[in-house]
Amino acid sequence: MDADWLSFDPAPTRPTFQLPAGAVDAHCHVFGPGAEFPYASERKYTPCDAGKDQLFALRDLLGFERNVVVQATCHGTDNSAMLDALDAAKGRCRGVAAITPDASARELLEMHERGVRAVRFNYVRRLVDPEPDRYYHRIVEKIAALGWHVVVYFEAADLAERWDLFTSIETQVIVDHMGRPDVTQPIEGPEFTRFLRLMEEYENVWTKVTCPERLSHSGPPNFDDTVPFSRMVIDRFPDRVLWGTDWPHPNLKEYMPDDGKLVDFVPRIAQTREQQHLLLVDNPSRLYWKEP
Ligand code: 0GY
Repeated sequence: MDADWLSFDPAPTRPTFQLPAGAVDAHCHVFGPGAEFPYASERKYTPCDAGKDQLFALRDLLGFERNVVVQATCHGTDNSAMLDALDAAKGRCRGVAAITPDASARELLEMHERGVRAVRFNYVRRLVDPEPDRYYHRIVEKIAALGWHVVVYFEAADLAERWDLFTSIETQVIVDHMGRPDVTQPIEGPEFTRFLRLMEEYENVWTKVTCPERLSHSGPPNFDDTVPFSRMVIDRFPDRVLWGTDWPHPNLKEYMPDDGKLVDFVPRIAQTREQQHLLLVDNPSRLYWKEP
């Protein structure tokens, strides 16, 4: 792994907040293990191994019933480690794949049968070299027939540039980590206002109110500066939000969160039982476990 890589917390605490029955960790990854599932040659980081068995142990400790495993960029478009986790979870995992426009209908169908329900488009330059819009349009044409949706990961400043692409996608579009707002800026500043406008004007756009540990400048344990942003999104769009741990927390450089404490953070942003149930159970179930 990279010399400055921070490994996930090996002994997280059991959360105080009791997750509702059926709760879904809707954003997490598996890394390798590298000996079985080699990392991609084009990767921009080499992580510690963090395999499916460790993920499932964490799921059980925290009190989740299910996971959505998002293909990480260190595995490129080889989805084997993610698919292996889906197979082992026997219906308790859904997957978000990374594919190229050349993926065949047969490959996509096989992935669907194993539990994939979405593709991820990543625009974060420290993770990938983004492609022109037509590359993503070609993928959308391929996946729409399967009823899949699109997960997008970008930095706040990229939204203006990709606005026409994102708003032209007719499937659901799920924005990772609220579009990574700069939480040192006022909540009514132009970038977060643009993100809220995207959600307001396009009812197929959802977001993950995830990663206080990634977005916060005030830092642990309370991540206070991120709270108003998450609360505002949950209050305005309670039926289009998802939550996940982001385990094993790639590319954090200063601090590694205790996943149990991250779960305890949820009631600070989803303040009513109804909001918590939508965020943790109803919304991810509707998106990832609905039958066609
Ligand atoms: C996240 C965030 C990051 C990494 C990836 O696929 C990835 O490599 O998503 C990041 O470094 O910000 O969502 O896990």
